[in-house]
Amino acid sequence: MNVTPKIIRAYQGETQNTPCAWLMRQAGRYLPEYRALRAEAGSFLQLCYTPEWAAEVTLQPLRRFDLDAAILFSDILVVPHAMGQSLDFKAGEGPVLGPLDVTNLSTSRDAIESFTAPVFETVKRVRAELNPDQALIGFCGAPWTVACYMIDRRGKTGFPKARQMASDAPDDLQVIIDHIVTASLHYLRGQIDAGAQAIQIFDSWAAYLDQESLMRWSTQPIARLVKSLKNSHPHIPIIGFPRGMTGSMKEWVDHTNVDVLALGTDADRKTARELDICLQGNLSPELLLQGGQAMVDEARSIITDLNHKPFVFNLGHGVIKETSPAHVAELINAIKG
Ligand code: 1CP
Repeated sequence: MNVTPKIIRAYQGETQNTPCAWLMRQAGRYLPEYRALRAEAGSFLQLCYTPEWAAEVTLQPLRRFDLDAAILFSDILVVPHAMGQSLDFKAGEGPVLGPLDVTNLSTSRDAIESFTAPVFETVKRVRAELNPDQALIGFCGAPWTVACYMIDRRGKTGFPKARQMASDAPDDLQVIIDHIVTASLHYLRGQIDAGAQAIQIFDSWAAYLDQESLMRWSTQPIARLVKSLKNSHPHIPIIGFPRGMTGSMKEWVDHTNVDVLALGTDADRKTARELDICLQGNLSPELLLQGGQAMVDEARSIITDLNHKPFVFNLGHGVIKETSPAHVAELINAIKG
């Protein structure tokens, strides 16, 4: 029997009494069972590219908590890796990418699909394990955010080289962005064909763009991705997450044509709720870390502000790794109770 999961109906525009919920980074280092499997796998990439393990990690949070969706366990940097830029995750240092040779990036469907085949296999395995009412969300990084890592080759740096290229060598940046759009499209279509029922596009570093550059480097490339995906897979909801974006949310939503706007922790809920779109978000991960009454009160106030229209509860950014799983249980009970 084909059931449309409740969360997908919210993404398609249904207003619901009790909001659906999932959490960014719901699979990961705050869970002891993740840390155990991560240790067995040896490396983070080995975990991502071994379907049996990646599927298990994807499902771990759903075994503990009453969540409405699983998010595929993978990483946004799989796309540059598939294009041929070398990638390593160093302990305590995060991602380290190899030199970027733009003339040698592979973006053909064959190249991307054969490299990311284990990820598609993970999607199939997870889909087979979920209940019909639990959705599986696939994802990729937004072209600008992925370009930040490809150009600066490390995380948490502030991405000075990418930002400089955006202002001083926009034609060079455009070539890189175009490659990322092409590769991401193959990657997302593969995820959907394998069973992903919604897609989230993470523009984690949108905050580094001012209003004018936001249009060129965030809005337009995402609009191209959305348009192509809507051509091939018109019924798959697309969630946009322009974290920390400055400038008009309405303009970003209208131009990208995403179905859902995911709000970062700092996004203004009063402005967002005037938009004619499903919203997702936006509890501070710091409050989840803290737990207790302050967290529950803020979760309730988010629901009061946003749940009179299509809405899905989430955090404004990922679960912090020191978070107690008991706080996650407390949060989900407060939302669903
Ligand atoms: O050592 C470990 O176990 C690795 C930690 C880790 C995890 C659990 C990384 C490395 N990636 C992930 C999984 C991941 N990453 C998921 C799937 C699971 C889930 O959400 O439950 C997703 C959706 C991502 C997406 C991702 N990766 C983003 C976008 C979201 C965000 O956080 O803003 C970004 C920016 C990355 C890059 C990345 N990968 C890993 C790290 C530590 C980072 C950040 C590097 C930096 O600080 O810039």
